Amino acid sequence: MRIEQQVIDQHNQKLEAKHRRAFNYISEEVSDVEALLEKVQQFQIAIPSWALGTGGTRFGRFTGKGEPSSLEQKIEDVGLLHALNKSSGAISLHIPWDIPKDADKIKDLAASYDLVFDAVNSNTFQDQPGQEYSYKFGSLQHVDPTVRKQAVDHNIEVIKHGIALDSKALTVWLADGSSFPGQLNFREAFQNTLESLKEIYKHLPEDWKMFVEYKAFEPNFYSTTIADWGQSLLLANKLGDKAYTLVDLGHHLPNANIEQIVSLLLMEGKLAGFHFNDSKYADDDLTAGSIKPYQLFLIFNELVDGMDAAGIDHATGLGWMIDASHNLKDPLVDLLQSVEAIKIAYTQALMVDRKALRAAQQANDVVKAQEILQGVFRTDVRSIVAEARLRSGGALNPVGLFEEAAVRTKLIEERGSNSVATGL
Ligand code: PSV
Ligand code: MN
Ligand code: MN
Repeated sequence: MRIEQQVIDQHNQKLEAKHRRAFNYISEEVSDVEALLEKVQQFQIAIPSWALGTGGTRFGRFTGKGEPSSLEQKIEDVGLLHALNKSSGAISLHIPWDIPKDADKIKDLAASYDLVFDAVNSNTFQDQPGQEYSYKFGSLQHVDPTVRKQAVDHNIEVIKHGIALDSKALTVWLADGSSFPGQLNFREAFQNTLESLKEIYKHLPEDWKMFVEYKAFEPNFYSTTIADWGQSLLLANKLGDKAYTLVDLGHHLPNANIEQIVSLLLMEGKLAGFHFNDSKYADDDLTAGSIKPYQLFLIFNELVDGMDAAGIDHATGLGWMIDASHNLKDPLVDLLQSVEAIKIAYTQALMVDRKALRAAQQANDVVKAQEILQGVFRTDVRSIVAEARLRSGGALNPVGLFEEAAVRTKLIEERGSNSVATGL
Protein backbone atom coordinates (compact mmCIF):
# COMPACT_ATOMS: atom_id res chain seq x y z
CA MET A 1 0.00 0.00 0.00
CA ARG A 2 0.99 3.60 -0.42
CA ILE A 3 -0.26 6.61 1.53
CA GLU A 4 -1.58 9.21 -0.89
CA GLN A 5 -0.41 12.79 -0.43
CA GLN A 6 -4.04 13.84 -0.31
CA VAL A 7 -4.58 11.72 2.82
CA ILE A 8 -1.58 13.36 4.46
CA ASP A 9 -2.77 16.84 3.48
CA GLN A 10 -6.23 16.24 4.90
CA HIS A 11 -4.74 15.02 8.17
CA ASN A 12 -2.50 18.09 8.32
CA GLN A 13 -5.38 20.49 7.70
CA LYS A 14 -7.16 19.18 10.78
CA LEU A 15 -4.11 19.79 12.98
CA GLU A 16 -2.78 22.92 11.32
CA ALA A 17 -4.29 25.58 13.62
CA LYS A 18 -3.05 23.96 16.81
CA HIS A 19 0.36 23.31 15.28
CA ARG A 20 0.65 26.92 14.08
CA ARG A 21 0.09 28.25 17.60
CA ALA A 22 2.83 26.07 19.07
CA PHE A 23 5.25 26.74 16.22
CA ASN A 24 4.74 30.51 16.28
CA TYR A 25 5.51 30.53 19.97
CA ILE A 26 8.75 28.56 19.70
CA SER A 27 9.85 30.47 16.57
CA GLU A 28 10.18 33.58 18.69
CA GLU A 29 12.34 31.78 21.22
CA VAL A 30 14.84 30.44 18.65
CA SER A 31 17.41 32.68 17.04
CA ASP A 32 17.30 31.47 13.41
CA VAL A 33 14.41 29.09 13.05
CA GLU A 34 14.66 28.91 9.25
CA ALA A 35 18.27 27.66 9.36
CA LEU A 36 17.27 25.19 12.04
CA LEU A 37 14.36 23.88 10.01
CA GLU A 38 16.53 23.35 6.97
CA LYS A 39 18.93 21.15 8.93
CA VAL A 40 16.11 19.18 10.54
CA GLN A 41 14.49 18.62 7.16
CA GLN A 42 17.72 17.25 5.69
CA PHE A 43 18.39 14.85 8.53
CA GLN A 44 17.50 11.26 7.53
CA ILE A 45 17.70 8.13 9.65
CA ALA A 46 18.01 4.77 7.91
CA ILE A 47 15.72 1.88 8.79
CA PRO A 48 17.17 -1.62 9.10
CA SER A 49 15.29 -4.29 7.22
CA TRP A 50 15.29 -6.49 10.34
CA ALA A 51 13.34 -4.00 12.44
CA LEU A 52 10.19 -4.27 10.35
CA GLY A 53 8.98 -7.45 11.98
CA THR A 54 8.20 -7.99 15.63
CA GLY A 55 11.38 -8.80 17.52
CA GLY A 56 11.68 -11.70 19.88
CA THR A 57 13.66 -12.72 22.90
CA ARG A 58 15.31 -16.04 23.55
CA PHE A 59 12.13 -16.94 25.43
CA GLY A 60 9.89 -16.60 22.44
CA ARG A 61 8.50 -14.40 19.76
CA PHE A 62 4.98 -13.08 19.47
CA THR A 63 4.77 -12.35 15.79
CA GLY A 64 2.69 -9.50 14.51
CA LYS A 65 0.27 -9.65 11.64
CA GLY A 66 0.83 -8.50 8.09
CA GLU A 67 4.61 -8.37 8.55
CA PRO A 68 6.70 -8.03 5.37
CA SER A 69 7.76 -11.44 4.08
CA SER A 70 9.86 -10.31 1.12
CA LEU A 71 12.41 -7.64 0.38
CA GLU A 72 9.83 -5.87 -1.77
CA GLN A 73 7.43 -5.69 1.16
CA LYS A 74 10.18 -4.46 3.49
CA ILE A 75 10.85 -1.63 1.05
CA GLU A 76 7.13 -0.93 0.96
CA ASP A 77 7.12 -0.66 4.77
CA VAL A 78 10.01 1.80 4.83
CA GLY A 79 8.25 3.70 2.04
CA LEU A 80 5.23 4.05 4.33
CA LEU A 81 7.38 5.39 7.15
CA HIS A 82 9.08 7.84 4.84
CA ALA A 83 5.79 9.08 3.42
CA LEU A 84 4.61 9.81 6.96
CA ASN A 85 7.75 11.37 8.45
CA LYS A 86 9.95 12.31 5.44
CA SER A 87 12.94 11.34 7.57
CA SER A 88 13.34 7.62 6.83
CA GLY A 89 14.72 7.86 3.31
CA ALA A 90 17.10 4.90 3.47
CA ILE A 91 17.00 1.17 4.17
CA SER A 92 19.81 -1.02 5.43
CA LEU A 93 19.84 -4.65 4.28
CA HIS A 94 21.08 -7.76 6.06
CA ILE A 95 22.51 -10.47 3.81
CA PRO A 96 21.48 -13.29 3.41
CA TRP A 97 18.10 -12.36 4.91
CA ASP A 98 17.45 -9.84 2.14
CA ILE A 99 19.21 -11.01 -0.99
CA PRO A 100 18.03 -8.90 -3.95
CA LYS A 101 17.42 -11.23 -6.89
CA ASP A 102 17.29 -8.39 -9.38
CA ALA A 103 19.19 -5.41 -7.97
CA ASP A 104 18.03 -2.96 -10.65
CA LYS A 105 14.39 -3.78 -10.08
CA ILE A 106 14.86 -3.45 -6.32
CA LYS A 107 16.61 -0.11 -6.77
CA ASP A 108 13.77 1.13 -8.96
CA LEU A 109 11.20 0.02 -6.44
CA ALA A 110 13.09 1.79 -3.64
CA ALA A 111 13.45 4.94 -5.77
CA SER A 112 9.69 4.95 -6.36
CA TYR A 113 9.36 5.48 -2.58
CA ASP A 114 12.21 8.01 -2.60
CA LEU A 115 14.51 5.57 -0.76
CA VAL A 116 18.21 4.77 -1.13
CA PHE A 117 20.28 1.92 0.30
CA ASP A 118 22.28 2.50 3.45
CA ALA A 119 25.10 0.24 4.73
CA VAL A 120 24.84 -3.47 3.95
CA ASN A 121 25.27 -5.89 6.85
CA SER A 122 26.95 -9.28 6.78
CA ASN A 123 25.83 -12.20 8.90
CA THR A 124 28.38 -14.64 10.24
CA PHE A 125 26.59 -15.11 13.55
CA GLN A 126 24.18 -17.76 12.26
CA ASP A 127 24.67 -20.89 10.22
CA GLN A 128 22.69 -20.83 7.00
CA PRO A 129 21.16 -23.91 5.35
CA GLY A 130 23.73 -25.66 3.17
CA GLN A 131 26.67 -23.78 4.70
CA GLU A 132 29.83 -25.90 4.76
CA TYR A 133 31.42 -24.87 8.08
CA SER A 134 29.75 -23.82 11.32
CA TYR A 135 30.17 -20.48 13.12
CA LYS A 136 29.50 -22.08 16.49
CA PHE A 137 32.99 -21.12 17.66
CA GLY A 138 33.25 -17.85 15.81
CA SER A 139 33.73 -16.63 12.27
CA LEU A 140 36.46 -14.08 11.49
CA GLN A 141 38.29 -15.08 14.70
CA HIS A 142 37.99 -18.85 14.18
CA VAL A 143 40.98 -21.08 14.91
CA ASP A 144 40.39 -22.88 11.60
CA PRO A 145 41.45 -20.87 8.51
CA THR A 146 38.84 -22.59 6.34
CA VAL A 147 36.05 -21.21 8.56
CA ARG A 148 37.64 -17.77 8.48
CA LYS A 149 37.84 -17.92 4.70
CA GLN A 150 34.18 -18.86 4.43
CA ALA A 151 33.28 -15.84 6.59
CA VAL A 152 35.56 -13.54 4.59
CA ASP A 153 34.04 -14.76 1.31
CA HIS A 154 30.57 -14.08 2.67
CA ASN A 155 31.53 -10.48 3.47
CA ILE A 156 32.95 -10.05 -0.04
CA GLU A 157 29.66 -11.35 -1.41
CA VAL A 158 27.79 -8.81 0.73
CA ILE A 159 29.94 -5.99 -0.68
CA LYS A 160 28.99 -7.15 -4.20
CA HIS A 161 25.29 -6.97 -3.35
CA GLY A 162 25.86 -3.54 -1.85
CA ILE A 163 27.64 -2.29 -4.97
CA ALA A 164 24.69 -3.39 -7.10
CA LEU A 165 22.37 -1.36 -4.84
CA ASP A 166 24.62 1.73 -4.62
CA SER A 167 25.28 1.22 -0.93
CA LYS A 168 28.44 2.88 0.30
CA ALA A 169 29.34 0.94 3.44
CA LEU A 170 29.69 -2.52 4.91
CA THR A 171 28.79 -2.98 8.57
CA VAL A 172 30.48 -5.88 10.31
CA TRP A 173 29.03 -7.00 13.60
CA LEU A 174 30.49 -10.21 14.99
CA ALA A 175 29.14 -12.51 17.65
CA ASP A 176 32.70 -13.87 17.96
CA GLY A 177 34.07 -14.35 21.44
CA SER A 178 34.04 -17.00 24.13
CA SER A 179 31.76 -18.09 26.91
CA PHE A 180 34.26 -19.70 29.28
CA PRO A 181 37.68 -18.72 30.57
CA GLY A 182 40.41 -20.59 28.74
CA GLN A 183 38.27 -21.18 25.66
CA LEU A 184 40.14 -18.61 23.58
CA ASN A 185 43.56 -17.15 23.25
CA PHE A 186 42.58 -13.46 23.23
CA ARG A 187 45.55 -12.29 21.19
CA GLU A 188 45.14 -14.99 18.59
CA ALA A 189 41.39 -14.32 18.28
CA PHE A 190 42.07 -10.61 17.79
CA GLN A 191 44.87 -11.21 15.26
CA ASN A 192 42.73 -13.64 13.29
CA THR A 193 39.90 -11.12 13.24
CA LEU A 194 42.25 -8.38 12.09
CA GLU A 195 43.69 -10.53 9.27
CA SER A 196 40.18 -11.53 8.15
CA LEU A 197 39.02 -7.92 8.17
CA LYS A 198 42.10 -6.94 6.15
CA GLU A 199 41.08 -9.46 3.48
CA ILE A 200 37.55 -7.99 3.38
CA TYR A 201 38.90 -4.44 3.39
CA LYS A 202 40.83 -5.17 0.18
CA HIS A 203 37.51 -5.66 -1.60
CA LEU A 204 35.98 -2.32 -0.57
CA PRO A 205 35.47 0.05 -3.50
CA GLU A 206 37.29 3.38 -3.31
CA ASP A 207 34.29 5.36 -2.09
CA TRP A 208 33.17 2.78 0.48
CA LYS A 209 33.57 2.63 4.25
CA MET A 210 33.82 -0.30 6.63
CA PHE A 211 31.91 0.10 9.89
CA VAL A 212 33.33 -2.03 12.70
CA GLU A 213 30.60 -2.48 15.32
CA TYR A 214 31.47 -3.44 18.88
CA LYS A 215 29.39 -5.05 21.59
CA ALA A 216 30.24 -5.72 25.22
CA PHE A 217 28.67 -9.16 25.53
CA GLU A 218 25.98 -11.48 24.16
CA PRO A 219 25.72 -14.00 22.61
CA ASN A 220 29.09 -14.77 24.16
CA PHE A 221 29.22 -14.21 27.89
CA TYR A 222 32.86 -14.34 28.92
CA SER A 223 34.61 -12.40 26.18
CA THR A 224 33.67 -10.68 22.94
CA THR A 225 36.45 -10.23 20.43
CA ILE A 226 35.34 -6.72 19.43
CA ALA A 227 33.89 -5.77 22.80
CA ASP A 228 34.32 -2.03 23.09
CA TRP A 229 35.21 1.14 21.25
CA GLY A 230 38.91 0.75 22.06
CA GLN A 231 39.08 -2.64 20.41
CA SER A 232 37.08 -1.44 17.43
CA LEU A 233 39.24 1.68 17.08
CA LEU A 234 42.37 -0.44 17.27
CA LEU A 235 41.10 -2.49 14.34
CA ALA A 236 39.92 0.56 12.40
CA ASN A 237 43.30 2.25 12.81
CA LYS A 238 45.17 -0.84 11.66
CA LEU A 239 42.83 -1.37 8.71
CA GLY A 240 43.12 2.10 7.19
CA ASP A 241 41.27 5.25 6.19
CA LYS A 242 38.09 3.51 5.08
CA ALA A 243 37.52 1.76 8.42
CA TYR A 244 35.54 3.39 11.22
CA THR A 245 34.05 2.55 14.60
CA LEU A 246 30.29 2.12 14.74
CA VAL A 247 28.51 2.98 17.98
CA ASP A 248 25.36 1.03 18.82
CA LEU A 249 23.84 2.65 21.89
CA GLY A 250 22.88 -0.68 23.45
CA HIS A 251 26.31 -2.26 23.21
CA HIS A 252 27.94 -0.81 26.30
CA LEU A 253 28.33 -1.92 29.87
CA PRO A 254 25.93 -0.10 32.22
CA ASN A 255 26.52 3.62 32.81
CA ALA A 256 29.16 3.97 30.08
CA ASN A 257 29.62 7.61 29.13
CA ILE A 258 28.66 7.21 25.48
CA GLU A 259 28.74 10.94 24.76
CA GLN A 260 32.40 11.04 25.76
CA ILE A 261 33.17 8.05 23.53
CA VAL A 262 31.46 9.79 20.63
CA SER A 263 33.33 13.00 21.21
CA LEU A 264 36.75 11.31 21.12
CA LEU A 265 35.94 9.12 18.13
CA LEU A 266 34.90 12.24 16.22
CA MET A 267 38.09 13.99 17.27
CA GLU A 268 40.07 11.07 15.85
CA GLY A 269 38.06 11.12 12.61
CA LYS A 270 37.03 7.53 13.26
CA LEU A 271 33.33 7.71 14.11
CA ALA A 272 31.33 5.76 11.53
CA GLY A 273 27.90 6.57 12.83
CA PHE A 274 25.15 5.16 14.98
CA HIS A 275 22.76 2.39 15.63
CA PHE A 276 20.11 4.15 17.71
CA ASN A 277 18.02 2.38 20.31
CA ASP A 278 17.57 2.64 24.05
CA SER A 279 18.05 0.36 26.99
CA LYS A 280 17.69 0.05 30.72
CA TYR A 281 20.05 -2.87 31.13
CA ALA A 282 22.00 -3.95 28.05
CA ASP A 283 21.23 -4.56 24.37
CA ASP A 284 17.51 -4.12 25.04
CA ASP A 285 16.83 -2.58 21.62
CA LEU A 286 14.02 -0.41 22.98
CA THR A 287 12.66 2.68 21.23
CA ALA A 288 15.26 5.45 20.94
CA GLY A 289 14.76 8.05 23.66
CA SER A 290 12.25 5.94 25.61
CA ILE A 291 14.44 5.34 28.68
CA LYS A 292 17.27 7.90 28.68
CA PRO A 293 16.26 10.89 26.55
CA TYR A 294 18.77 13.17 28.29
CA GLN A 295 21.61 10.86 27.29
CA LEU A 296 20.39 10.92 23.70
CA PHE A 297 20.43 14.72 23.78
CA LEU A 298 23.92 14.79 25.33
CA ILE A 299 25.16 12.48 22.58
CA PHE A 300 23.73 14.79 19.93
CA ASN A 301 25.22 17.73 21.73
CA GLU A 302 28.67 16.15 21.29
CA LEU A 303 27.87 15.17 17.72
CA VAL A 304 26.88 18.66 16.65
CA ASP A 305 29.85 20.18 18.46
CA GLY A 306 32.36 17.67 17.08
CA MET A 307 30.97 17.60 13.55
CA ASP A 308 30.95 21.38 13.31
CA ALA A 309 34.53 21.51 14.61
CA ALA A 310 35.62 18.98 11.98
CA GLY A 311 33.52 20.48 9.19
CA ILE A 312 31.45 17.32 8.78
CA ASP A 313 28.01 17.67 7.18
CA HIS A 314 25.34 16.62 9.68
CA ALA A 315 23.08 14.92 7.19
CA THR A 316 25.62 13.02 5.10
CA GLY A 317 28.86 12.86 7.08
CA LEU A 318 28.03 9.91 9.31
CA GLY A 319 25.78 6.85 9.13
CA TRP A 320 22.53 7.29 11.05
CA MET A 321 20.43 4.23 11.62
CA ILE A 322 17.95 2.74 14.03
CA ASP A 323 18.73 -0.71 15.38
CA ALA A 324 15.80 -1.79 17.49
CA SER A 325 13.32 -4.62 17.57
CA HIS A 326 10.35 -5.13 19.77
CA ASN A 327 8.09 -7.68 21.24
CA LEU A 328 5.22 -5.47 22.19
CA LYS A 329 4.56 -2.63 19.77
CA ASP A 330 3.71 -2.52 16.12
CA PRO A 331 7.24 -2.25 14.64
CA LEU A 332 6.29 0.51 12.23
CA VAL A 333 4.78 2.67 14.94
CA ASP A 334 7.78 2.02 17.09
CA LEU A 335 10.12 3.15 14.32
CA LEU A 336 8.12 6.34 13.90
CA GLN A 337 8.53 7.00 17.61
CA SER A 338 12.29 6.35 17.44
CA VAL A 339 12.78 8.70 14.50
CA GLU A 340 10.82 11.39 16.30
CA ALA A 341 12.92 11.03 19.46
CA ILE A 342 16.15 11.21 17.45
CA LYS A 343 15.02 14.32 15.60
CA ILE A 344 13.97 16.01 18.82
CA ALA A 345 17.39 15.35 20.35
CA TYR A 346 19.10 16.61 17.19
CA THR A 347 16.99 19.77 17.10
CA GLN A 348 17.74 20.50 20.73
CA ALA A 349 21.46 19.97 20.16
CA LEU A 350 21.34 22.50 17.31
CA MET A 351 19.83 25.02 19.73
CA VAL A 352 22.65 24.87 22.30
CA ASP A 353 24.35 28.23 22.64
CA ARG A 354 27.88 26.97 21.92
CA LYS A 355 29.58 30.28 22.60
CA ALA A 356 27.96 30.56 26.01
CA LEU A 357 28.72 26.94 26.83
CA ARG A 358 32.35 27.41 25.86
CA ALA A 359 32.57 30.54 28.01
CA ALA A 360 31.06 28.68 30.96
CA GLN A 361 33.56 25.84 30.50
CA GLN A 362 36.51 28.23 30.32
CA ALA A 363 35.30 29.95 33.48
CA ASN A 364 34.71 26.63 35.27
CA ASP A 365 31.14 27.77 35.69
CA VAL A 366 29.59 24.39 36.32
CA VAL A 367 26.16 25.78 37.18
CA LYS A 368 25.95 27.86 34.02
CA ALA A 369 27.03 24.94 31.82
CA GLN A 370 24.30 22.77 33.30
CA GLU A 371 21.72 25.55 32.94
CA ILE A 372 22.56 25.92 29.26
CA LEU A 373 22.23 22.24 28.47
CA GLN A 374 19.18 21.56 30.58
CA GLY A 375 17.50 24.75 29.44
CA VAL A 376 17.53 23.43 25.89
CA PHE A 377 16.69 19.87 26.87
CA ARG A 378 13.58 21.08 28.71
CA THR A 379 12.39 23.13 25.74
CA ASP A 380 9.50 21.57 23.85
CA VAL A 381 10.75 21.48 20.24
CA ARG A 382 8.15 19.06 18.90
CA SER A 383 6.51 21.75 16.79
CA ILE A 384 9.84 22.54 15.10
CA VAL A 385 10.28 18.90 14.12
CA ALA A 386 6.64 18.82 12.98
CA GLU A 387 7.07 21.99 10.93
CA ALA A 388 10.13 20.48 9.20
CA ARG A 389 8.06 17.41 8.40
CA LEU A 390 5.16 19.52 7.14
CA ARG A 391 7.41 21.49 4.81
CA SER A 392 8.77 18.23 3.39
CA GLY A 393 5.26 16.92 2.73
CA GLY A 394 5.00 14.58 5.72
CA ALA A 395 2.33 14.25 8.39
CA LEU A 396 2.05 16.57 11.37
CA ASN A 397 1.39 13.52 13.55
CA PRO A 398 2.81 10.38 11.87
CA VAL A 399 1.77 7.99 14.66
CA GLY A 400 -1.73 9.46 14.68
CA LEU A 401 -2.09 9.15 10.92
CA PHE A 402 -0.79 5.58 10.97
CA GLU A 403 -3.77 4.71 13.17
CA GLU A 404 -6.28 6.97 11.39
CA ALA A 405 -5.41 5.55 7.99
CA ALA A 406 -5.60 1.98 9.42
CA VAL A 407 -2.24 1.18 7.86
CA ARG A 408 -1.71 -2.11 9.68
CA THR A 409 -5.24 -3.31 8.95
CA LYS A 410 -4.67 -2.66 5.26
CA LEU A 411 -1.31 -4.43 5.32
CA ILE A 412 -2.95 -7.45 6.95
CA GLU A 413 -5.63 -7.45 4.25
CA GLU A 414 -2.96 -7.36 1.56
CA ARG A 415 -0.45 -9.75 3.09
CA GLY A 416 -2.52 -11.97 5.32
CA SER A 417 -2.29 -12.32 9.06
CA ASN A 418 0.31 -15.11 8.89
CA SER A 419 2.93 -13.05 7.12
CA VAL A 420 6.07 -13.08 9.26
CA ALA A 421 9.29 -11.12 8.74
CA THR A 422 12.77 -12.59 8.88
CA GLY A 423 15.15 -10.97 11.31
CA LEU A 424 16.76 -11.10 14.69
C1 PSV B 1 23.07 -7.78 17.70
O1 PSV B 1 23.40 -7.18 18.91
C2 PSV B 1 22.69 -6.74 16.70
O2 PSV B 1 21.60 -6.05 17.29
C3 PSV B 1 23.82 -5.77 16.38
O3 PSV B 1 23.54 -4.54 16.99
C4 PSV B 1 23.82 -5.66 14.89
O4 PSV B 1 23.99 -4.35 14.44
C5 PSV B 1 22.46 -6.19 14.54
O5 PSV B 1 22.28 -7.22 15.49
C6 PSV B 1 22.33 -6.74 13.16
O6 PSV B 1 23.33 -7.68 12.86
MN1 MN C 1 23.65 -2.72 15.97
MN1 MN D 1 22.53 -5.03 19.11
